[in-house]
Amino acid sequence: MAPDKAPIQDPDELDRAVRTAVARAPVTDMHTHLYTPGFGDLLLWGIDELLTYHYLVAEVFRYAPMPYEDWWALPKRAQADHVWRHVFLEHSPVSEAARGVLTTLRELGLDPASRDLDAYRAYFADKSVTDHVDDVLRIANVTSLVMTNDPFDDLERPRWMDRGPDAAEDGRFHAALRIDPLLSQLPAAAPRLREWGYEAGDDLDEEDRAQIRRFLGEWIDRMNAVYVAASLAPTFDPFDEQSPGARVLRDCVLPVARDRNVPVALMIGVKKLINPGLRLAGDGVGKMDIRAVERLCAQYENNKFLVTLLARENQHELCVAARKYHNLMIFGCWWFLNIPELVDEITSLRTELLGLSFVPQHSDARVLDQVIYKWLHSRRLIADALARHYRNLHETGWRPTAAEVDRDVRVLFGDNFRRFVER
Ligand code: HDL
Ligand code: ZN
Repeated sequence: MAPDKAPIQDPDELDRAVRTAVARAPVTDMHTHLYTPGFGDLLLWGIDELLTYHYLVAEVFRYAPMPYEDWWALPKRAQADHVWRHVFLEHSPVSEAARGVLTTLRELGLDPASRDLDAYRAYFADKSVTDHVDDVLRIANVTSLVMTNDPFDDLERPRWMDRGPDAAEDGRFHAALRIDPLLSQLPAAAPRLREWGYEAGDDLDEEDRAQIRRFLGEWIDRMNAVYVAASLAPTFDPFDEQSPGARVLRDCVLPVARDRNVPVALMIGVKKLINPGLRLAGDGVGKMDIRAVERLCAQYENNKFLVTLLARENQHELCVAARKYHNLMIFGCWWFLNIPELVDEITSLRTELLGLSFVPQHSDARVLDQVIYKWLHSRRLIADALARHYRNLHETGWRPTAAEVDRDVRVLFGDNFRRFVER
């Protein structure tokens, strides 16, 4: 019998099999803010981008605040120097986001103990971006990733208009159509739709909704989008008759997504700009009412929903909702949840309530190099949680094989998502 087909008798061997499978599983990273080099400056990479990641901007303001307008007037390099000094040198870099930078430097072959920022800068200055994309994805073992593609972004839109689906130029990078302005800022979005030839008025009569459906369909096709996504406030109620965004979601997004068999990804719980001075770093978190997710899944059973919620308090009820609706695929330990204690807690909750039918993580990487640390940290945490559950399984007398463990881990790290989006 092939060794990996032999039932594993020893619990410690089973533990090793789980950790090996997780360590080597190719990853489909189903939500990032990365771009291919073809998108130019939209692709962020290198040490100064790593150090000025908005998570670290929030953290440096706790140590060394300054007037916000002074901070935003600083050149990127000076911002990075400020973060390096206060978050890394004058205080040990123990937070997830700070430690992540060091994990990435180590995995790239640099020496965090040197604390030599100039040497780190010289390393990146020496790299070609296309080689670096290959190096980073190889080190992270990310074989496929989904971007966040916003037609309302004036830097990004022209590239899609010029190049259509091959705008990415790299088969590892897939597009997701991001439509926040349509759901959360329709009064500002509608005039732009009209500018682009979609006669969508503000009062959302049938013709307006038809025009918005045409916009959505054309952009899903132009991007060959694997899903349509939006981030939403905790208070967003898809069934609020007074909400234009709710009307757009129900009458435009859901029918177009259903007809194209494209899931809708709802990322709910962001309180936008509770501190506007911090800009991207200024968003907060709020608990949402899970009935919104339940009602959407129940009433739109021919739509597929990818959902991640930002509040820790929503995680258990989201798992219960996923038990009720097979058109709901929950994913990731998003943003403020992507810290060791909560990745462990959430992965454990999901495994006990959903078995292997969920997407445990996405990186949400904004800087290319972050996929290295975000996946290395997540693999270790997910392996720890899974190892506990396979040990519990072993105690029943059930004897998985290494091949089965490998199969299960691949289901979590890629197959569930690819099957759900049917790509
Ligand atoms: O809306 C989103 O996709 C969020 O992930 C935000 O981009 C957020 O700023 C973020 O980067 N979280 O990790
Ligand atoms: Zn994101």
